[in-house]
Amino acid sequence: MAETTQRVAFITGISGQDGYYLSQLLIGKGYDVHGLIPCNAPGIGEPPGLNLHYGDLADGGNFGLLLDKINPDEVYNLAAQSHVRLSFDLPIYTADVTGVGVLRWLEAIRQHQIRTGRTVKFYQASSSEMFGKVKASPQNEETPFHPRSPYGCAKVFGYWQTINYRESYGLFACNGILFNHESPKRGEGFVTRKITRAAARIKLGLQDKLSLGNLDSQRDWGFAGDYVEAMWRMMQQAQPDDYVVATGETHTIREFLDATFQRFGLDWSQYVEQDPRFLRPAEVDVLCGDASKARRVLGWEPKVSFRELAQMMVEADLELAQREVSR
Ligand code: GDR
Repeated sequence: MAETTQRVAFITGISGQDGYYLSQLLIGKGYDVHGLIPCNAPGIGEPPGLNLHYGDLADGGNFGLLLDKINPDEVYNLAAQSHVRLSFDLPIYTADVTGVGVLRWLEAIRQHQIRTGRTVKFYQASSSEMFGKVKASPQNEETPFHPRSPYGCAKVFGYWQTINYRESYGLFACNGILFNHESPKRGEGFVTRKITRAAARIKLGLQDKLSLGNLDSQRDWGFAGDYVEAMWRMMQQAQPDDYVVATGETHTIREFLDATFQRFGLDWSQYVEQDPRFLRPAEVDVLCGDASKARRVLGWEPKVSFRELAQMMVEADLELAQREVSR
């Protein structure tokens, strides 16, 4: 019988939402999955099937050693300081981790390839925040960038470094330009999860107000579980390239509030208060992606609709809130 070698994946940001879904996907495909965790990361324990290693995008001192030890076929760089509002408070840290962190990986991979003669594919988690003050709608791979935050600027830096390593050294390096993607695993500081968690807790009497910032911005929201499939497909192509991943539908924060609070028969306007602390010095007003290249080349399409996504998140948060009540 022919011997099949197990493919090895290395995921940075494994303790985040996308790290969770991507690692599940790759374990299901038979990969040996390794993950990078920073030393002060919230514990994810040692989930079955995962090998965790300490390392930090702000440092990178051990990336070469990790690559030599793990010998990955595919590296997925999902780690970042990923909160846009917070990036205004921590612009230099964000530039270092979210921007220069990408370069630390690219350079470590380039040197590892020279040392070992192996090929390592690299995926960079680029972001729709790079489009910022949008120049055209919907946004595709040709749309110029105009980032509106330290986070967006750092992502643009990482995007171009990824392309430069591809063009200069022939690295198999891809940018996935992902629009907002959510799930029950979404961090509680992001607007969708903040809303679904609050709606469930308000329904059960655990909370009486929800403080939000700008309710008028519009986002193209998809399901994170669908989006990690697009990441993997990019890495299986014969040639590395860049792809927009989006649903092509945009909705306001108000619409997300409607979709969520309706589940409980509640009128959100009774509970929501605007708090200037959650406003940003510059806002990205509206994003809407055109993923026709990903559909055509990768055969990818989103499966979960806006309503189904809100529903999935609200049901999961209801269960969590019920557990809080019975504690
Ligand atoms: P975003 O996501 O900035 O688009 O970046 P977020 O959910 O934080 O904000 C979306 C929109 O909601 C408005 N908003 C609020 N946002 C937060 N977090 N908290 C609030 O209370 C609130 N009230 C209103 C925001 O102003 C904004 O317009 C996400 C991140 O995951 C990035 O890392 C990723 O690159 C992009 O999506 C694609």
